[in-house]
Amino acid sequence: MLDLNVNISKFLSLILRHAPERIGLHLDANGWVAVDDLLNAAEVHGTVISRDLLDRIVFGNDKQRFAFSPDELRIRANQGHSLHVDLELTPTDPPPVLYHGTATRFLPSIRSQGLQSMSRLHVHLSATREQAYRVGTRHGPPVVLEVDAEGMADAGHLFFLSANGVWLTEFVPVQFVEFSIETSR
Ligand code: HQG
Repeated sequence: MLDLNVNISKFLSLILRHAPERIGLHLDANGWVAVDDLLNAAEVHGTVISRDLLDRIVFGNDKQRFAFSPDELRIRANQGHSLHVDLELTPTDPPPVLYHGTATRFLPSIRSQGLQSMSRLHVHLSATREQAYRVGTRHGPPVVLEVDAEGMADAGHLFFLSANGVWLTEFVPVQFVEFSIETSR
């Protein structure tokens, strides 16, 4: 059951963040899609998801990747999109330091270009070193970089806090990245 949930969660991430057209759906400007449309389209394309399972994934998901609208008729991903959706997030003052987990192989490029959002809308930053470390392991041998979020905010960069606690910003210039602690967890 755990594996099934993981597979369905990955499928939902693909559809709700990156490629709704794969099953003939469109997200609205704020990233929402009707739950009935999602479940019907998924079934037509070979992935049967009951409403009960969807509820368990939305409410039980460790990272709270998805959210229902207040009336529970619509669903969207809380962050991580490559599609241009407006999640209606309010700029929020960040803590003094945030963390970014990445792979050692990306360091030369990060040193020259800063942290880029790559295929997503934002650079993803974590409130704790431990969370960042876990994110970094997804790409290979990980490193955790410290970001001077306070300095960035003072310089006018905007930060947003997603509904599931991920800090988002458009770009982190290299002068706000601390590389010297890169090998520690
Ligand atoms: C790296 C997961 C070269 C960046 C996680 C990262 C997160 C650069 C990779 C969410 C670079 C992009 C996002 C540069 C950044 N040169 N590489 N200048 N700037 N990079 O997956 O932050 O499980 O798009 O360090 O928990 O790893 O999907 O971003 O290694 O919250 O819900 O380019 O995805 O959430 O990789 O992860 P990603 P990410 P979910």
